[in-house]
Amino acid sequence: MAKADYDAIVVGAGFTGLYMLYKLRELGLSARVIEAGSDVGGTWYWNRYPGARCDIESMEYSYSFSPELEQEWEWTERYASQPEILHYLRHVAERFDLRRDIAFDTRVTAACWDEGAALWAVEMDRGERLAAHYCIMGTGCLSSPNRPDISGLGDFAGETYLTGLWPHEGVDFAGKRVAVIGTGSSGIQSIPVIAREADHVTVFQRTANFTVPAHNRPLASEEQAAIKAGYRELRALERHSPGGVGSGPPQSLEPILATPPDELREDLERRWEIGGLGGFLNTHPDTILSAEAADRVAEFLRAKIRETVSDPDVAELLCPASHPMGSKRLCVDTGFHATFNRENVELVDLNATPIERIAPEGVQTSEKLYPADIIVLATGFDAMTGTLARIDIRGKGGAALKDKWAEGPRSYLGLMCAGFPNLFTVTGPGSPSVISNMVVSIEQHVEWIAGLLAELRRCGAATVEPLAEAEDAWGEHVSAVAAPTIFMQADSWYVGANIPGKPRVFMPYIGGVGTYRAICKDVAAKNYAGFAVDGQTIPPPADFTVYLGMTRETEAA
Ligand code: NA7
Repeated sequence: MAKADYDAIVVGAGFTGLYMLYKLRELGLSARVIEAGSDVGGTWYWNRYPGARCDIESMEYSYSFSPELEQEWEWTERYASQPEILHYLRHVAERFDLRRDIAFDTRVTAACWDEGAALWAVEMDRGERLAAHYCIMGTGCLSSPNRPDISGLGDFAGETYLTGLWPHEGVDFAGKRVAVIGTGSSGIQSIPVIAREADHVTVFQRTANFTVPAHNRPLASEEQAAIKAGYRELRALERHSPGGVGSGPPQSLEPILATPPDELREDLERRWEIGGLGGFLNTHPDTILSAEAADRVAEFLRAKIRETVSDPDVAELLCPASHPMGSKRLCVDTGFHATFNRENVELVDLNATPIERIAPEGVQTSEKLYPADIIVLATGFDAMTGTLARIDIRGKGGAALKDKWAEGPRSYLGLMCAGFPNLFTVTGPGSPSVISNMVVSIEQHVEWIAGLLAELRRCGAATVEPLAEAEDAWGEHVSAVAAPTIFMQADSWYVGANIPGKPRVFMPYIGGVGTYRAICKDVAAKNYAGFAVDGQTIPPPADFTVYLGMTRETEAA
């Protein structure tokens, strides 16, 4: 009979893997973290493109589990840059002595459930095989970069880089003609920086995106000290908020459509001055429910573009018009639109003149050839499911997770899947994940999983698995909450529209971080309702909608 090498295998050493390892050790469980990169950091290890920066404020995009860590770490800017976040995660790895349980430069290729032994057999690209009671996926939501299938890409004579797989030694743009394909967050962050270094930049835009200013600035130590003094309350606000963020302008109680235009403009101007996502997402009760309401905000943002960009034709092309504001990830920028006033930057509208192919000397559209020395593919990710689909994950009876998810991901609470005992997907599809402050959602999942593992140990149970009926009920709830929102009206990566052939399903849970937390807590309190523990089943909650809009106060009651 196979024996366990470890209690748990954790895949990935980003924010999830590091904290999961810490919690497993706290429970007295043995664990091995397997990481494809050469260091910790996850998304912050790979996404090193120029200008890469978090769009959640640094004081909130950080762990809360250790008050000592919280107090001793000093962030230098309002929004942390990629190098600073990587530095932070390296510090966390050292401070808690985590590295000794992490295998670097090793990619998990397969994980197979051995039903007889109740173990996961995990295979790695180096030929190693390990068995463990639990397999915990900390593989991230945006970790499989999308290399677009553009004809001739392999024939390009210059250099080609993906923003999500940026070379560690950096790229020298000086004197170069650069073609950037893609204007999502990664393009919007990198284009202004590349434009300052390169000889010429051609931006190939398929969809214009909404962006709000970061107003990034150094964090004064007094300001930081004041936030630290109130950290416990701020963290509590994050955990019970819609998006996992505790600061920023409050939501207005009046719907946008009932707000007089002058008042709305003043309100939006105030939010613009503050900057950041928090001021523009979920600002009013109707923003995510009404395309008409979202369009009032969109018109404000389009007016800002027209004010900034001096060439009116270019400004018009940069004005998003194809999707409601907020239905694709809102971007947070530093000087993106103003960059198009530079002499060395030009915009190509791919809707008018699509790319026909990449020629050895540059990008050939239906209109002309744009010569380039470097192509930057800022073309996004196979989000949320891509990385899990690339691992051959097999549960009971050898069934593949990829097949189970062929029509879209199905899970209970975004945490576990029926037919895949003892397998956990941290920030998996069906949980708030990418629609929230990821660190808050990661901590909540890691702590919930740790609570469940402690319970299994306490009662001597070997396996836990969601019931198919619980998975169905959760899937229906996730879809029902998303159905009336503007999120369904955009071809976004939230619905898999950026990857040809991917089923169109809204993957994250939009019911809110606080609501979701209350549900998970209640499920646990009801002896893990909706799960089978060693075959003993407890039915799932009858109605998930009762949790919607739950606040800290109502939850406690
Ligand atoms: P995104 O937001 O998915 O953006 C990718 C961009 O690349 C987007 O503008 C796409 O246009 C464009 N794209 C993708 N494929 C092509 C092809 N084949 N031709 C032309 N243009 C293409 O990824 P990011 O990395 O910028 O950001 C991901 C998240 O990271 C972000 O939301 C933050 O949460 C952090 P499209 O919109 O599909 O028309």
